[in-house]
Amino acid sequence: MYNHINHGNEPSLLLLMKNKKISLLGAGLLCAAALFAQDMSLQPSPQEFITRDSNISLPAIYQIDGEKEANPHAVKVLKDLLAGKQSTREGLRIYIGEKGDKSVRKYSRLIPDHDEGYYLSVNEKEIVLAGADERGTYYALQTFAQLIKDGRLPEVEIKDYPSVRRRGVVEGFYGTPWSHRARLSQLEFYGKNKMNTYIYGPKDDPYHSAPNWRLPYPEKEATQLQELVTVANENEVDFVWAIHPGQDIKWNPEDRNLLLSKFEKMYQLGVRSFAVFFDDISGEGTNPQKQAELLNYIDEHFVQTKPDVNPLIMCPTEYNKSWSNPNGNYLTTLGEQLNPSIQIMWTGDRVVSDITRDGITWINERIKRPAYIWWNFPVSDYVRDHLLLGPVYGNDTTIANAMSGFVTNPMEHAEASKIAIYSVASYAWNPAKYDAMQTWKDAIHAILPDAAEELECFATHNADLGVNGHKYRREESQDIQPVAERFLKSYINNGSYDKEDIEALQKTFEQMKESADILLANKENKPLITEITPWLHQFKLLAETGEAVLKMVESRESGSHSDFIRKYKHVKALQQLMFDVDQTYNQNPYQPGVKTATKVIKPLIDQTFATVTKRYNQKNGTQLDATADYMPHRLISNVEQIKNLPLQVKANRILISPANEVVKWAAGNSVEIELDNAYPGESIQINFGKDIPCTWGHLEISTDGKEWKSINLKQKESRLTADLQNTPVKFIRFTNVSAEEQQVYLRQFVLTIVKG
Ligand code: LOG
Repeated sequence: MYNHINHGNEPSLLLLMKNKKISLLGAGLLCAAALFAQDMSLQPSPQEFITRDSNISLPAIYQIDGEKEANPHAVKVLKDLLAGKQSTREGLRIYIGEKGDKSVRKYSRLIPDHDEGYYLSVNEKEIVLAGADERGTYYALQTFAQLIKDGRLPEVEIKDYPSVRRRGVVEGFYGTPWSHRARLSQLEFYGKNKMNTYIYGPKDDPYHSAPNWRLPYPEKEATQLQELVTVANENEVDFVWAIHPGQDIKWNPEDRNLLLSKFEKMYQLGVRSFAVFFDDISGEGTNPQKQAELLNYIDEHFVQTKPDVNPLIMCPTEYNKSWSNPNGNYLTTLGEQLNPSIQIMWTGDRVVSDITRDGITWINERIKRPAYIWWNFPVSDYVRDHLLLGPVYGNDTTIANAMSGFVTNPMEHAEASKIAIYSVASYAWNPAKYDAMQTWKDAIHAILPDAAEELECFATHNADLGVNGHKYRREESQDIQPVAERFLKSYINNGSYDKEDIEALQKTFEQMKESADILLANKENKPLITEITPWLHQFKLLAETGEAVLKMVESRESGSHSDFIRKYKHVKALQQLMFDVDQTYNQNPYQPGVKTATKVIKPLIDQTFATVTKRYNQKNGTQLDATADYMPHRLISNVEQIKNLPLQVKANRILISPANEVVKWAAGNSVEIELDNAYPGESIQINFGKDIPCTWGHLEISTDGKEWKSINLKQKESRLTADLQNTPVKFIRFTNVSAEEQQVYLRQFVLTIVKG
């Protein structure tokens, strides 16, 4: 870093900032430091950033040069930011416009020769906001807005442009599509963070996908889409409307025309960018030859015939390396046959994976163009009980020119997704200067300035996905992880621990609890708080459990039985409350429930609880229950392969988690579920995976475990069903009453109780 304080002599008065933060050194720099009191860096980080060690106040009187010719959206932002009075004769001169405009002609050679680039300078004589094109000017204004702090502006000179041409979001997840309001707020957010693309493709919008892709939107939806396009334009975002026709498309002129006329309808609503998705389909629609023919046809008969429509984007069926057939020619067919202007999307080596140089080289060779990255983070449609709020890291920072675009697929929680979206905006604009942790902190600050510290605490513990089919995992609770590990190891092995470690853990739980309360009470960003509320409740309960468990550990040390038992009871109650939250909120049919801090904090608490309780039992001859995951119902069985299977509760259904292997069920043995109370029963469904009549088993229910009532089962193929007709039930039992061992599958074993 240089620190030449030299007023007067133009070139050497500039301080070249190696670090993107404005962190100036020396005596005269206090006010500059104060400008950035919140420690906010410029995001995305500019490509070239030079600053003087001085600042000016926002002008009380100013003159604008170029207002008429400049991008009106940029001019609007400028006027909204300036509180002073505009004059035609006096005051600070502000030059605004695009390369070629008279107003910025003097600065022409300073404007970067890149799409969407800009030159920005602030000094005591003038302010220059000069774009390489209209969007460039708009982005100059977004940087300008970030520079203003408490009515003052640092003297700077910035030359900036994006490294990746298209940057943004693909609303491409399964689950509840974002609300109209959420989308409006997103578009504004993208503009502010220099993202230029929003691809509309929610899997669960019936008019996007099969079979209704052929139908026009109903009036209300059409009007809303029209409004989204308008707002996207105001924020310099390309609204890309995507269609997902592959599951039932017929390769005939009729369907082709239906698709074109749907695009035409969308064009009439204002849409000027289009995409066709062929992901997650099977059958005829996957034919690459036919896909290419259709797309080229659309390109030639629609895109090219309208001067104002952007290049077409497509998502292939083999959209990641692990799914691409090594012996097939799907990708190379697309590469060879698709018109060169058509962009091809790609999620990386797997459905969910970070983008590497090798990976992008591999795909680019096949598709003969730079891939358009569809990054599947922070999308959570396969881990819906988790929130993914951690930093964005893992993508190669040196491959910007190997990609034509980079868009993130977010969570169905629109506001909460902004943490990752903000980070992707910074990554894609300037990967070389991207700092994952700093950007994550800045993102949180931008989204919730009043409670940034608390949101950071919550986010740091809600980052990982848990075990999942895509095998994608994230760091979580990094700061406390080494402490947790050390504490647990020492405590499990020798019953001892470092005092400092337990104090650090206590402090963490205290902060978690406070953060949950502070966020729950927050009114600054209500949509965000609404989205995360179930997780906040769960987070607070978990923190309280952690505190109580540590008290159990400590009271065992000090030998206080009554304290120990009191804390034990409290933990049991908290476990039940967490169970209730998990059963009450976010009851989607896929991964229902509310999971929080599952990577470090929850296992730490659970294992400590189990250890301390077992130790206590051993010492005192007691039989306190040491299981940590609360489950009110019990599975009792002498069938070896069944007795350890977990029970699951899903709304009004209690089920034994299915097993894959063959179960050997000895004569006389039984499987029993004991509920915590008697409930009116609705039905029982069992599937042993065998079509032959099930003559070997006997089903019974009971309310007290003494008197049992036989229940008839009806069989259809391998499915056995009993209608309970509201009969109260606390126990159900299925027994092998034959004289032989039975070999069956446990495909399904579900008791459904009457709702309410
Ligand atoms: C879908 C996407 C989904 C995502 C994550 C693509 C191209 N398609 O496995 O809609 O949100 O993975 O579950 C996908 O990623 N299918």
